[in-house]
Amino acid sequence: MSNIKFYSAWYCPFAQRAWMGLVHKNIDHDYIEIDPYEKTPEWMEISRGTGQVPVIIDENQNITVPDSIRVLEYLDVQFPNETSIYPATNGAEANAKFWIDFQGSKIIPYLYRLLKAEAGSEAAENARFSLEQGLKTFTSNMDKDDPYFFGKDPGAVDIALAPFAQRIEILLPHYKGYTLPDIGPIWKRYHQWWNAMSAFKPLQETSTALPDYVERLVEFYLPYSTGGGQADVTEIK
Ligand SMILES: N[C@@H](CCC(=O)N[C@@H](CS)C(=O)NCC(=O)O)C(=O)O
Repeated sequence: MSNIKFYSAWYCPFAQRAWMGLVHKNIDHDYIEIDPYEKTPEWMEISRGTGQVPVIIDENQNITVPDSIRVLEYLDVQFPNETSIYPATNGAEANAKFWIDFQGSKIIPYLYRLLKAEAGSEAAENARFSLEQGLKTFTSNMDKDDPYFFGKDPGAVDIALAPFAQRIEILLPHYKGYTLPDIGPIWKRYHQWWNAMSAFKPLQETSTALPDYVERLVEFYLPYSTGGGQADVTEIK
């Protein structure tokens, strides 16, 4: 039993961000699998009315933290002796937070829009264009030499995008016959980043190292691929 309770759903990329943070920082925790769509009074209370995973409860501090990014921030502040995931100076930290917000407004909604749109439709074409634009802007701002966003060490910006980048790799070819471009320096840099991320243990341990993960994920997203699934993920934050 640990003092950190982590409420998660195995398929959820937002929960995976928080889970990667726990694994990367080597923080002992109890993983609690929950169906966030089942809005029991207990779950609504635990999730502070959001009804969404992830949530962590730190029983030592008597603090509940919902939301993937708030969890990553909380872990970095409460466990400063473990590997930091945010830059130490305030200015650089604000920059990191900007690039995490950027994912929510310029990348993630378009991944879901493309997944949900009918292949070849105008909606699919618009989503593809915007997804590629978002990824290109993000990638142009990466460190020029070393693999991760800020250089040699993976941090919150990398962790926040990784579960979504993984879904781009797994779901879009399967359901839409779409793969990201690979020609030109920006796309080469993106693929250098993704190669480093896909070898990153916390990503593997929260996904592809789990039994039948890829098959289960593909099956889970079937309703999305025909326009169903969670609606709000297509909204621009
Ligand atoms: N902004 C939230 C989004 C979390 C989220 O959308 N979680 C989904 C599962 S992937 C969920 O719990 N959905 C249940 C619902 O919205 O009712 C975060 O970053 O943590």
